[in-house]
Amino acid sequence: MSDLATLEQTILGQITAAGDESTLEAVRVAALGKKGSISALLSTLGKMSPEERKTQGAAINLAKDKVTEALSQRREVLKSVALDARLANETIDVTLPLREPPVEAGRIHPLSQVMDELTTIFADMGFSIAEGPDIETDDYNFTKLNFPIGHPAREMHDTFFFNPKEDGSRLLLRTHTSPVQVRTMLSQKPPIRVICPGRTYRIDSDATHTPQFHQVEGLVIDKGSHLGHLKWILHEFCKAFFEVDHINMRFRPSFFPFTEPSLEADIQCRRDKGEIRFGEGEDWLEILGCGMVHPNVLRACGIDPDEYQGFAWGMGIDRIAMLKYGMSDLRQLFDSDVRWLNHYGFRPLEVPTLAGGLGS
Ligand code: 2NL
Repeated sequence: MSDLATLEQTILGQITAAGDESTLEAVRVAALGKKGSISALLSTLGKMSPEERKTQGAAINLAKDKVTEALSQRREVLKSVALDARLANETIDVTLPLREPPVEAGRIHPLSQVMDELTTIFADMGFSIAEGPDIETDDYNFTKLNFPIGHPAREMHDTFFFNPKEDGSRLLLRTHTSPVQVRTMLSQKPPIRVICPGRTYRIDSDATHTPQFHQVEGLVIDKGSHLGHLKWILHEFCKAFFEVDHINMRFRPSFFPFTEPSLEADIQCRRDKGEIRFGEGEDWLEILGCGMVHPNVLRACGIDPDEYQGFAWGMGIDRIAMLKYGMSDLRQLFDSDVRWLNHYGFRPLEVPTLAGGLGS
C-alpha cells in the first residue's frame, strides 16, 4: 500500500474512532489543518516535476476529499448522539409547580386599586373622569375658587410655592384637585358631571399627614342640581365603596371658601379591637367635605350662577384606602417596600368591577 493510502486509512480509522466532537476536531486539525499531514503532502507538490505533480496532486486531493467527507458524516452522527444524550438528560418534570410569570408576580398598589374602585363606582353613575397638572397657577388653585388675594383662607392650605416669576406670579403644587374642576368648567358647557382623582400637596408631615397625598373631588353643574342629589350620590358611593347594603350618614355644617352652604359628612361605624365595620355601631367617622358651589366660583369659571347651580365634594383617598384594607400606618403607603406591597397589594389584571366585587 502506498504511503498516501496508509495515511488515508489511518485518518479514516481515527475519524471512525472519534467518540465526541472535540476529538473529531482534533483529528481534522491533524489531517487538514495548516500543519496537518495531508496539508504537508499537498505542500510537497511544488517541488515535483509537472508529470509527477499531475498524478500525485490528483491522488492527494482525492484522499483529502474522502477525509473531508468522512469528517462531515462523522460530525453529523456525533451531533445527533450528543442531542439524544441531552434530551435523555434534560427531561422536564411537568408536575413541578409553575413559577409566576412577571406580570403575575407584580402587585397593584392599594392606592391605585382604590383609585380604580372609585372611578369604577362614579363612572357607573355616569360621571366622566378628568385629570390635570400637579403644578398649578395661584389663579386656578386659589383665586378662581373664591380665595381672595391676601385672604386668610389661603393660609388654611400650607402650600409649596415655586420661586416667583419676574411678573410676580408664582406657580405652586396644587393643594387640592379643585383646579381640575376649574379647568373643566372653563372648557366645557354644563351639564357637567365629573370626578377628579389625583395627587395633592401640602406642607404637612406627621403620623397622620404626608406632604404628598391623594384626593378625589366630584362636581355636578346643571340647572336644577341640589343638595338632595348630592346626598344621594354620596350615600350610594359609600355603600358601593365599603361594599355594604346599608350605611348611615350624617351631614354637619362646615366652611369652605368655594362652597355655600358647606357640609362635612360622617358615616356610622363600629370600632372594635382595631377593626372598623360600617353599616352598624354607634361611632361616626368623618369621610368628606362638600357643598353647593359658591356663585363666585361659577362666575369666575364662566358659568352664569343665575342659570346654573352645582354641588361638589372632596375626600382624601389615603385614609379611606387604609380603612378599607386594614392598614395601620399612613406612611407605609409611601415607603415602596416590596414586602409590604406583596402583602397589601392587589393581583394585576383583576380589575375592580361592580359585578365582580370591587376589591376581590
Ligand atoms: C375636603 C373638602 C371639598 C370641594 C372640595 C369644590 C371644587 C370646585 C368648586 C367647589 Cl371647582 N368645590 N370642591 C367642595 C367641598 C369640599 O373638599 O375636605 N376635602 C378633603
